[in-house]
Amino acid sequence: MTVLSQEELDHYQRDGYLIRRQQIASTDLKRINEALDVAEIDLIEESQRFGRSYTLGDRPFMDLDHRTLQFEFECRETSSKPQLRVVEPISDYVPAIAELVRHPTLVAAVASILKCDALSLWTDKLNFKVGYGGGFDWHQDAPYWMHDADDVQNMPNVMVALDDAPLESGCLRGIRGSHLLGALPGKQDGSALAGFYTDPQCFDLASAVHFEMCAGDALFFDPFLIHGSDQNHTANRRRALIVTYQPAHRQTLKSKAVVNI
Ligand SMILES: O=C(O)CCC(=O)C(=O)O
Repeated sequence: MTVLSQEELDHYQRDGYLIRRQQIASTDLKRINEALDVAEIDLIEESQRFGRSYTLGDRPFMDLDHRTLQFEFECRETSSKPQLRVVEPISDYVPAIAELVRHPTLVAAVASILKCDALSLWTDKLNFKVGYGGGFDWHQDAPYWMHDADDVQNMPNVMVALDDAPLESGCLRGIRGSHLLGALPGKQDGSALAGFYTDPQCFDLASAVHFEMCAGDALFFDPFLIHGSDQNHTANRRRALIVTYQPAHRQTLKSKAVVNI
């Protein structure tokens, strides 16, 4: 198991993120991506039969039991079929993802960030980012979770690139050091979802960093890091799994099961 070096930990604590290259073997990635192709079809079919649909702002969502599915809303002209944007959680639906969440290299790195021996899962989501799929406005994750958890500062994220994510695909981007600002207020521009996004007056875009990644790379980032992404300007999808861990024996966000890792 690879534990983070002091230099890596210092980087994470100073900047709010750390990229480690080539953490997942290409044979594992192939297996995971094949399983996801099947799951994608099954989830769309199940959502059409059993899902409870609703919109937030003008954005289409579905709940399937404890699972939330978001659909693409900005690139419908490229496909007449519904296209998944985000599924949360995904690890209790796709066994290959459940295995990935337990990957020793990821777990050891997060355990050293949290300085604890044992972890549990808080949540995980699959961002599909289809070709020409929409972006994510700047936001912090921690404020979303504060109503459901009282230790949000101890919930580091790991984003695992399942496809290559070059700049033009709308790779994730973050504001370096913004995790040190704590929970920031939401936007107040009168739009329906304004409160979900960080007030642009609270941070400096000059500190933005683009996290270009290759499939198999892992980005560790703080729950208070301001992050988001641009639209995907390519025809290629760039799927990524974001897993959020916490110290052991705590409930997950959605199903409330305790999933010790
Ligand atoms: O994958 C992306 O483009 C952004 C994802 C993101 O910011 C999130 O899921 O919190």
